[in-house]
Amino acid sequence: MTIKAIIFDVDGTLADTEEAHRLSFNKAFAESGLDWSWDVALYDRLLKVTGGKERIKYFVETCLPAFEKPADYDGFVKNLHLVKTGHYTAMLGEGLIPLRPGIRQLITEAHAAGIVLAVATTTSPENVTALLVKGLGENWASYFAALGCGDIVPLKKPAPDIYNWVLEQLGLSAEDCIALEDSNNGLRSSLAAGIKTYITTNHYTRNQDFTGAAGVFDDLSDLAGFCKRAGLVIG
Ligand code: XBP
Ligand code: MG
Repeated sequence: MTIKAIIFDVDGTLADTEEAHRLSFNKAFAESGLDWSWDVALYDRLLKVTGGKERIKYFVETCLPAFEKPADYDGFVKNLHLVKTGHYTAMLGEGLIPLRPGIRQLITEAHAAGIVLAVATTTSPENVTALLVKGLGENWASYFAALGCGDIVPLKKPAPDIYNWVLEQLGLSAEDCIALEDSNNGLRSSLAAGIKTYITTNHYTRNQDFTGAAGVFDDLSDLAGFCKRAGLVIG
């Protein structure tokens, strides 16, 4: 099978971003006068729910039984998440979050070799822009044929919606593609879309279940080894 496209997850895969997300959630809570604070251990549990707005609601439902929800609860959560996204994009704007090892080289060399590239992520599009304008430069979007982000689909990972949306945009079948993910949620999503998936782990996901993955790597620092395993001819 000749690989025609690589579909990249973002958080935890392109960059180790979840600590910046966690700190941004906490800044938003403080700015909004809420005495909520997510430490690493709690955030590790909350990460089982993808999507920042969904994660906030999961926290309220499972940790704050006495919380009196405002009349417009959805609006409250949406605004809180917008404040968080502002803090997160500001952190990325300082260039604090580098791309993970091998990612920039994989993207640039695969693109040069004519392999189609795409993004399939639960996070918000402005977060992808803020990360990649720093990681790949002002013309970062020119590397990608499709950007599947956040609320563009009704169901977030582990549902396959975002990967199916990207496949439709690319006009390719699942068999033509491989996916690069970091989490069990992400793996279940891409596998449910029928896409062969490779995993790079991080400190939040390294103990998760990656049954069904075509390969599990600490990272892509041995890019040649990954490409050989994945059957990618680049560079
Ligand atoms: C990981 C997520 C996101 C981030 C937070 O996305 O589940 O929700 O944790 O970003 P990915 P938002 O699919 O890239 O691994 O607050 O913008 O959702
Ligand atoms: Mg991820």
